[in-house]
Amino acid sequence: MCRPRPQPVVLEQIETIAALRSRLTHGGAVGLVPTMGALHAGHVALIDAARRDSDLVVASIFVNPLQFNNADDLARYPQTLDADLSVCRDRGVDLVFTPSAAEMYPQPPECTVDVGRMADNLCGKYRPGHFRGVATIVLKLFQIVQPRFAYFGQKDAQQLAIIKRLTTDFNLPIGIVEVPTVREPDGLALSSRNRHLNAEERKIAVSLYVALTHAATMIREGARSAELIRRAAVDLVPQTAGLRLEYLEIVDPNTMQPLMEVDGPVCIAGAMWVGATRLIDNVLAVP
Ligand code: PAJ
Repeated sequence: MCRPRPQPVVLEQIETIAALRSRLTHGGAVGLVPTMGALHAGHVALIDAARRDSDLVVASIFVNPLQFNNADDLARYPQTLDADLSVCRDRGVDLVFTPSAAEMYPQPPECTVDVGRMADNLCGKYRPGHFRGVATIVLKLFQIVQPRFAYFGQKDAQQLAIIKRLTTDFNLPIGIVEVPTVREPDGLALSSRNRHLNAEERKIAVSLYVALTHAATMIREGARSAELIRRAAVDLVPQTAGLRLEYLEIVDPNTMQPLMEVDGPVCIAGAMWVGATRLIDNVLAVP
């Protein structure tokens, strides 16, 4: 689908739900790109996809406290609003929604989205409550913006699978568009957290992607036992000080449940600590 882009595009920054709602009363297709800011080329790929499909592109920038299970991680999360606004302006975003925490949560929520077993493993196991926070803020944004399409990156595979399921389970009339992971030339997935890495850490950070792609190659070449593939990939991660693999799993890409045998498309997902920075990545593999 390709619609002519309305001209001229002037970026509007909106901070309140009421102002955003009154601005969204026209009839065209709205595309929503939810983010936590510190925008990079991965976010830009989402914005560009939204620009192609929608009459009006809304990007949200909100560092959602409800999805941080660790206060230090929240305090450390990069905030680069001025740079983010120029990225949005350059890419033709129409509206940037930048609410405060008090605007989104005037009182601590009593009702949140209970995600169930899709949040039990991978990141959910190590970040209790994280996906409840993600699903809750995304549902709130969907209710506020009522987009026709919403854009999410494959980089966060478990988040993407949960959001797809959220829209199905709650009958939300929103098309979830998934965008492939944007990577550095050496394969490292772009992430707002990469800016915490020093030069030494940046060099070794790619080893997660190397391990994941090794597993994908084994699958393409005929390996079928998830445990054997998993162990071979884990063994590839260097035993370097400052590097700690948190998990590496082979799961069903829709349900995020661990698999014993590879007999269809799989998601190979991992999380790794590089110094004080936690990075996640995943690749899809088809036997
Ligand atoms: P954030 O980490 O800012 O990511 C916003 C969106 O950008 C997500 O859909 C994420 O998957 C996508 N993204 C990040 N890095 C990417 C990359 N290298 N390539 C492609 N897409 C990438 O994810 C969140 O924020 C939050 O949990 C949010 C959904 C906004 C809810 O608070």
